[in-house]
Amino acid sequence: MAYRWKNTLTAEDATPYSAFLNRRQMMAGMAAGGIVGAIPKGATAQEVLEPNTWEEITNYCNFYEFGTGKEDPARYADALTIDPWTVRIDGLVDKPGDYNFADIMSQMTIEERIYRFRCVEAWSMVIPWNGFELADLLEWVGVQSSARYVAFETAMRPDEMPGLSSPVIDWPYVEGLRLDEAMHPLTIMATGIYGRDIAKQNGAPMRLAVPWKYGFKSIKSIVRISLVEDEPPTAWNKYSAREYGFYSNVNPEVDHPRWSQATERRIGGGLFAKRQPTLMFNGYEEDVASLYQGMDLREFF
Ligand SMILES: Nc1nc2c(c(=O)[nH]1)N[C@H]1C(S)=C(S)[C@@H](COP(=O)(O)O)O[C@H]1N2
Ligand SMILES: [Mo]
Repeated sequence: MAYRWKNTLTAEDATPYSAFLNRRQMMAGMAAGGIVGAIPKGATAQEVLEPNTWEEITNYCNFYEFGTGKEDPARYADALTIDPWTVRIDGLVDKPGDYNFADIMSQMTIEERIYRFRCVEAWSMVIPWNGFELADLLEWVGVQSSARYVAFETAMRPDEMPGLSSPVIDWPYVEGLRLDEAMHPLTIMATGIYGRDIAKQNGAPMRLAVPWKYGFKSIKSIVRISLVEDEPPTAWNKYSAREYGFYSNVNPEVDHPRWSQATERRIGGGLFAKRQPTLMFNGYEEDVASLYQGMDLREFF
């Protein structure tokens, strides 16, 4: 597998924010000077993978526990207490328990991953995550052979989360992956962005990032991870099973019942502001298509 977007870095040498800013300025300068030849012919923003800014990533969010408006999470998530933070890991594991987030971090290797991010609502970003492979965490706690799925749960704190007073979602927000999806090297637990601690509105202290699936699979502020035998219930599927499937792999050929998934609106963008085509598996087809070999992607949407 070719990890063009993957650099193996520790927390200490993660690319500093200033380096990204310099690169952005350099690219803006090239464009202004007409040196577009520096960008490969036919390349889209997706291929260049120029990350969105910290401001874009932290101010345009979906985190319904803090309200359904895109700016609500930035406005209200500050109330979330993230220290201490305990994650219950249970079910079909050798070492079940309540794990302190700091103890988990002390065992994991933090890397930088610049991933495309595609919301089911047809907007997208490119996010420079820092995090660890979920597979490393699962291997550390020991997955038993009868486990077939991983279930995740977000914190539910009525005192800290004003959105919980509206029954939009059947709280707590829950998500799930098939075990092979969870073990895939592209699946990370994100703990940072731009080398900084992940912002609360983006799912501090740890949230999933599964780049080939619609954004809602990437569950935020996780407090429980359970290894289970059966496909677990998921929040948006419970809300509307015909609109939101368990798999929710990005697929430009399978439309949402109420809108097309063929294109997406890149947030920010500037130079590349126009709508762009959505790629199969969000551009990660080469790496993940084999997980779904022989499956009808319209049936298992
Ligand atoms: N707990 C929880 N996780 C969640 C959500 C949510 O409302 N609650 N929204 C999802 C959706 S729809 C998207 S698009 C992404 C948004 O992540 P971002 O705000 O960090 O870009 O988070 C996902 N994870
Ligand atoms: Mo989303």
